Amino acid sequence: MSIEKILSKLNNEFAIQGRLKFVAGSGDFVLAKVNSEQCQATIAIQGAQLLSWMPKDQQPVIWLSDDAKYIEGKAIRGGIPVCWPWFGAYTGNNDFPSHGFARTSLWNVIGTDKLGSGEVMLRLSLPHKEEHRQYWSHLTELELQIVLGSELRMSLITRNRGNESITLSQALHTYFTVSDISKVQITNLEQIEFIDALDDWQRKVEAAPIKINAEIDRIYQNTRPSCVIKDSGFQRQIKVTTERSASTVVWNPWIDKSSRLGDMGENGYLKMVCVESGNIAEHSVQIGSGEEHSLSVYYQIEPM
Ligand code: TA6
Repeated sequence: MSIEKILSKLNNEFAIQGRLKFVAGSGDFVLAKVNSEQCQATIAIQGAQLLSWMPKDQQPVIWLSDDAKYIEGKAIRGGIPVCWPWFGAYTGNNDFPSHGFARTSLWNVIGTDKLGSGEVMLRLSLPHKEEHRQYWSHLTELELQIVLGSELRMSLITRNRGNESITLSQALHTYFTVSDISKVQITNLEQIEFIDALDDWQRKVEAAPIKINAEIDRIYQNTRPSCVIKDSGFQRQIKVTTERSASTVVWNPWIDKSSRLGDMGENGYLKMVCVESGNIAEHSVQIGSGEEHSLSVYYQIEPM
């Protein structure tokens, strides 16, 4: 089906007059564009990946690389990639895609709504597809619910439609925009054990709030329900609150890894930090036959 036909079908069924429409972006990627009195946002249908979110009178909250590539089946650098049904490299097969296949697959829009509060809700689903069987033979449905306003709420819901219990790891791999990484502190992860992916997966604890002046790649485990990204440059803090998430990843590639990645843009690492909420390693989730699991995050912007 042509991009024009796809957009016309989506707009007929799901557009919200004056708030939400579907357009073609770079590489003819289908994008949902939200423009309301509360915020502006962009969501790519590939991966159900939120690419931008800017509440009214705020600096952008979600970071997207200037060098992001829009190639079908390839991950877009930035936004909020959905890592599912595994986080990171797949143990046991290096040919399997890093962070799973959800973020590079085409999702279906299954619902849109203007809520009473003026927020815009989108519901997207990744149905079970034959092409995924090589990676994941289980009968599962994945739904992402996104509620956009002056705050952002996302729920990643896995429904086990198969006859056996499944185990998966997952994360909402959120790239946050910061004024300058040197002006950032991340609090409420102090004294929590983390896996240091840069030091042979050793488990460590740090007493002080996180400051970043080099590559960092930590998986905090058994986390508290919220942490805070304090940005003195923007004079704001971003409160990250989660439900049914036991792992928080803090990542910045810094200089060398950025050049290896090749799509972080000129000095992109100075303007972003990833704080990712999920269920990783020993906190992978087990979902019984006919059961479901919902991982939720909630982002609020507060003055500092
Ligand atoms: O978020 C932490 C991490 O697992 C890092 O190790 C780094 O690989 C990052 O994700 C980005 O992964 P990607 O596959 O998107 O390049």
